[in-house]
Amino acid sequence: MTTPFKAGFAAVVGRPNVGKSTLMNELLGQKLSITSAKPQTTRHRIHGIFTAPDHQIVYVDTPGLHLGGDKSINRYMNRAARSAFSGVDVILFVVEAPKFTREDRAVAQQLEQADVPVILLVNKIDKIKRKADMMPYLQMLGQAVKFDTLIPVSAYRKSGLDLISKEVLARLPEQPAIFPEDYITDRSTKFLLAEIVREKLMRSLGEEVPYGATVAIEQFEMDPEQDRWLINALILVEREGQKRIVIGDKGERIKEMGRQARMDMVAMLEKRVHLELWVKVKQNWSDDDRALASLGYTD
Ligand code: GDP
Ligand code: K
Ligand code: MG
Repeated sequence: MTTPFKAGFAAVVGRPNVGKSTLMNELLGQKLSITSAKPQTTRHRIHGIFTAPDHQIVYVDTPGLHLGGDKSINRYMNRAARSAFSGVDVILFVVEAPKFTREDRAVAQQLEQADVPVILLVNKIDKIKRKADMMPYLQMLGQAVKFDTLIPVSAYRKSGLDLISKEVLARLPEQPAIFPEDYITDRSTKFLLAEIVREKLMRSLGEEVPYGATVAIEQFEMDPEQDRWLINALILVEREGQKRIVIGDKGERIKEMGRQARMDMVAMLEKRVHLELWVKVKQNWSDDDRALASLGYTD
């Protein structure tokens, strides 16, 4: 007898910076969602689709649910995160060892109303050096969070990943695949290209600038003579000063970001890429609903 096919959605939720996107990329075995040491790197909901002969898991990566921040973009991100709570089959609630913050507690409280099973993923256990510190931490989580199963994991060490997919699979309904088997995401290539550039901004800039920056792909075309992709990316910032910082001394910073972004694009498109980066000031894009929508921030 053949095993029946299972398919469904697994939302990855939690506060910013616990490693949600890193974990999703590791579970998929490929990089779809951008990551950095800064909170609010992930701004949009994005599906990462994993298809096997007998199942399909659609991971839904989300912006971290965060407290505070009253701009349009903060509201947009919290909406995107919250919308993942409904219409899914299982919720992966991610926290990072050895912490449990006020924001973690706020997410835990929201999840108490969830009508699907919650799997608590305790990520970054590589940070716990002494084994004896683990037990009291897990016990505290047991008191503070209502969950079905708890799995300690480390995205860095790739430990616990098999167990995650096994526990997710056990909770998925029997049904045919939701997406065609060669789909890896619900997002367009253009979206992924813009995100690659934004990742380099998040990673290379100081505290303030990246939150005032976004990226739009102006050109994405094949150059048949050279057999390569021509890509123009426009970096939008909110102030003249930010533009200077993004460009850097003698253009050094933007050149380095372009170099790194191009490498990721080559890996993704499996072809040569000619990338040009431009920077433009567009005031208040992050607190202007219409500007946000025109930049692709639509729910
Ligand atoms: P998100 O905001 O929850 O999506 O978090 P990210 O995936 O962007 O990761 C936030 C930071 O945590 C990045 O600097 C990651 O490299 C780091 N990180 C992710 N997983 C691990 C892990 O297992 N161990 C450690 N030590 N760091 C991790
Ligand atoms: K992050
Ligand atoms: Mg993320």
